[in-house]
Amino acid sequence: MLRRTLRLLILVLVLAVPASPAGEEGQVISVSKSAVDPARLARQGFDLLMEKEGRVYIVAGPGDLAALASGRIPYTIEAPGSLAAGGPALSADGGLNGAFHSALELETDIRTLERDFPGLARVVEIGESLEGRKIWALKISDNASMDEGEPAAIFLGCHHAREWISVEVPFLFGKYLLENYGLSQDVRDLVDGSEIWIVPIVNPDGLEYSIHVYRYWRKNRRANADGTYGVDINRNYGYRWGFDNIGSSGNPGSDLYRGTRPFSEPETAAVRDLFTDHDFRAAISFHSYSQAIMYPWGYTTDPAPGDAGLGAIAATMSGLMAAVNGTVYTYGQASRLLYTTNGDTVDWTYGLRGAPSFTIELPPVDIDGGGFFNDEAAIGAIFGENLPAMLYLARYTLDHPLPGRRRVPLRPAWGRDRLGEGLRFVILKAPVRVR
Ligand code: 0X9
Ligand code: CA
Ligand code: ZN
Repeated sequence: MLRRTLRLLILVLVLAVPASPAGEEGQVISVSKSAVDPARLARQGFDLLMEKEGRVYIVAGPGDLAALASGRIPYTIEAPGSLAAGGPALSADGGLNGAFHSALELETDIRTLERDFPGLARVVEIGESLEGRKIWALKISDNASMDEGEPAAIFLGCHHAREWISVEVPFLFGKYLLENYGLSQDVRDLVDGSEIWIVPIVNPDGLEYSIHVYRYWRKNRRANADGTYGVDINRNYGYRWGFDNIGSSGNPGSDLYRGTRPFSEPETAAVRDLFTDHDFRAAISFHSYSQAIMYPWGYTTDPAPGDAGLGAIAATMSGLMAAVNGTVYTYGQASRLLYTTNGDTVDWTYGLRGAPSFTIELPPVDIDGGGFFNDEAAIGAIFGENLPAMLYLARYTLDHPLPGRRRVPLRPAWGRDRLGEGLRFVILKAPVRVR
């Protein structure tokens, strides 16, 4: 009893020390990321707002300022209103993550799809994270429970924990295919002729950490040897892994830490194993933000073999996407458009067997548009504009197989219901569940 009271007292004290209810007296300050560990600040109860250009922004009360001062951490008081908001409000009934999916919410929703579309949808466990969460794939095909050896395309989300929108787009694609199978000949042709594999959350541990502890978490939750946490799952794949220290880092504390060896992480190993077990001919890995379509190579600015073909596909996808809502996704070779990376997903999928592979950075275009925070109300529009690109790529790779692979005889062209037309989707989120 005494111990319980003591523990309670300590808890109250700990919670009370950095007293900063983001209330009226809350004031936005920033500290350099080199001076603090943001995840630690979050655990200590600081109300972190955002990261921008190497600084962490905090909604601070007087107690917070004193705590920083006593820790000799220099901070800057930001002019009121000088920043974009920390993110749009999330619907109150959606829990901490609003309309976005947590790991558990996703599992529930893909199981519902499997139940509602038996024969077309199967939930497949492709691996298990470090903290024991399942990594789920939704397989969509005719006779989904059978392995018919059909050509496959894969759509991946949430390598990076804080990029919540990257879960929604591949998930909604799966939902769209299933709900429109009975309505659209084109969807039926695609689903009958191929296997569509959807892995909306490659990094469930990171996502949960981002929801519950620190919104800006990026990596997985590997406990590194030096006491830091996390491997950047998008630097851990095996193609030219660790090629240099610019495109990835050997420092475990870095947000770009590549891990101890290629596929050292269960999350990347799960994708690797799935990929090597099936005839994947196309891949899209969703990230955010910057509104761009990127293709290999990422590790070098030298063009990849087949560069022109990749560029042509990207250009077509970009055009199809712009036609939906007018949102323009720039495109180009990843290393040239953005920066070099090594050990990323699509260098590996392309390097392994030349499957046309793309990283799509979803909106917004920049930090001032909200950065990693997407308005819930925009989820449908972002999905809608990506839909024709996903359909196009899946279909294209059946029509244009790589040398040595069989062409899949589908109807010669998209017919009656043309690409991007007659979209039928409703954003459905299962009721709030216990977290
Ligand atoms: O750095 C990444 O892993 C991706 N960007 S993000 O902001 N979502 O982290 C970009 C990967 C694309 N590849 C290259 N730029 N080489
Ligand atoms: Ca099938
Ligand atoms: Zn990312």
